[in-house]
Amino acid sequence: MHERLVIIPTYDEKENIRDILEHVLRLSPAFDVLVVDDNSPDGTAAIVQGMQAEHSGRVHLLQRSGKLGLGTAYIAGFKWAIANGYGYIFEMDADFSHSPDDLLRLHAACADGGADMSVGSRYVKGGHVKDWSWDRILMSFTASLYVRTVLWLGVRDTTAGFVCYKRAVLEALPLDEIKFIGYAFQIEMKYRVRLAGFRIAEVPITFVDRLKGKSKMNSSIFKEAFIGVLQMRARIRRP
Ligand SMILES: Nc1nc2c(ncn2[C@@H]2O[C@H](COP(=O)(O)OP(=O)(O)O)[C@@H](O)[C@H]2O)c(=O)[nH]1
Ligand SMILES: [Mg+2]
Repeated sequence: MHERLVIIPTYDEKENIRDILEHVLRLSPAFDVLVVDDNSPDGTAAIVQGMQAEHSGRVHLLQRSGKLGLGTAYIAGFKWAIANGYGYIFEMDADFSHSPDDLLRLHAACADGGADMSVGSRYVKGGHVKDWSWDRILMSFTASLYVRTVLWLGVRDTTAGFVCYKRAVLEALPLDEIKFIGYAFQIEMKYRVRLAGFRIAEVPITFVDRLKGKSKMNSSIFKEAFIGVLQMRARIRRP
């Protein structure tokens, strides 16, 4: 077992999962991986099981009964990571929008740079978005601006899903109270970490639109985020 665990939630990622796992497993220092699969109809989990035999003890799999959403997949992954003693716990997508090489910089920001949580950010100096249409960039940037205005997060890329947490951060949060499933989940995590008094650093990254497979985001996830931000502001208090 290693000190670092990358949690990758998957739903129908058979075109990406082998390549992304192989890339992560090649990194030095070493990262273990936990895939949280929601019974993907395309058989993603079977590919992961095949790789478990090749990479003994470094590839883990949590299988859930059906598509229960990104947020609760991460919560299940966080609990598993804590129970299994990991010190640095990462969130990353399966679709290569996040470059696995950037895990090293996210780790360094926490391990050497004094942050408790580091966020791979598109909207700080040096950050970029590649291959998204201008209207998707505008929507994402406007959403981040809206969230910053309502919540005063002090984070520019509020919906980012490429993150490193120190173990102590996840131990301090009431994980069972976090129930959002889409972008609202990413926002709520940053809001709670901030309110709990931890230090958040943004690390510039280049985010690349997925080449293979399909996005699972939809309008109900945007609605959840829009209303969810107002609910968070009303409900969540400093612990
Ligand atoms: N376990 C699980 N993973 C999901 C779910 N929805 C999306 N994902 C995964 O979450 C990551 C981000 O989703 P994606 O569709 O790429 O979202 P987008 O980048 O915002 O378009 C990918 O690795 C997906 O396979 C879900 O309901 N359950
Ligand atoms: Mg994606």
